[in-house]
Amino acid sequence: MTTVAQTALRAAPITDTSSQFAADVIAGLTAKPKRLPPKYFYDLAGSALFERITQLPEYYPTRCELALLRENAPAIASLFPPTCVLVEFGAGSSKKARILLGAAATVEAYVPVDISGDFLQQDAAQLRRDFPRLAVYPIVADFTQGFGIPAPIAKLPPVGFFPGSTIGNFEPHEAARFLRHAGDTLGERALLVIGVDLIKDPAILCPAYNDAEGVTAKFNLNLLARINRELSANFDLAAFEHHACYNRIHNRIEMHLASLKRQKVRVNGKTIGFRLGETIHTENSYKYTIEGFKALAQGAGWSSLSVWSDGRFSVHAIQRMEVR
Ligand code: AVI
Repeated sequence: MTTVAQTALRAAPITDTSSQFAADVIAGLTAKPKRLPPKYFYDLAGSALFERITQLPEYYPTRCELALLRENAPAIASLFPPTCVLVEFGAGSSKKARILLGAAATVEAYVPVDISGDFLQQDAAQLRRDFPRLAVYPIVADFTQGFGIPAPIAKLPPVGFFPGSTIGNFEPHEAARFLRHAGDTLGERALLVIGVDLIKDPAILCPAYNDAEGVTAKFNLNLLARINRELSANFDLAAFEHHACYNRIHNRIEMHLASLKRQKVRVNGKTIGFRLGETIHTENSYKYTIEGFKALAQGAGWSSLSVWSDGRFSVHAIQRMEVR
């Protein structure tokens, strides 16, 4: 008999990412004020730079979340239904999922969903070696656009996993829309384990996005390098500077790329003008209170089951409410 894991091993990677990159870049650079979607940070170079960010002394979220997951893995796993499938939104490396997979023997399949196929494929191969009984179905997709659970495991109850406070990179209305879509994908009464960074002293927040080594600056500037590589643009990286600051009104870190001079740049056959000091807004990273996130989730059809926090970061277990 063919096991679910064997079927998954033979399955070709599922690719349904369409290239919106050029259209989104031109739309963003011709908007006022200029902006670029943060999801495009994560090409191979950007993903590697993000991995370095997660190891920086100033960048506390990854360390805090890993510690929360490790300390509370048995409690989190105890909420999982028997023989379930773990669906990770925006997986990147599976480091955090591995903690849950190690604690929850009842997980039969793992579906990492990520826009960057390179990391996903490498990681899936390693996971299959480390968890031989686990079926691994990587899906290369923009998880905000919706995707289907692969047919051989579609009947298993799913548990969603969305770590890293990536929800903070959405505008609050987009975060609510994501939660509603995730609920539709996972189904009624499904569980979602989600990491959410907390509002705190800017003296802790700001250095996390302005590290002394300049890795976050490289990560931000890589967006321009990627546009040069993929859209035959001619951004001079030395003519732009990384800016990151905390906006107390909106409870968010804002990242920008500021033009150090008046200049014109060619992008995909179009000329884009920049004033001295004009910025491209590249990312928002929203921070929440525990109650504020619970209220956002509730408005999107999820009720709170449990929260684990160290005061800096929080991990929520939420359950999709029944739709009447
Ligand atoms: C992926 N995301 C949650 C990170 C954050 O903290 O908003 C992205 C990041 N940007 C700069 N540093 C890290």
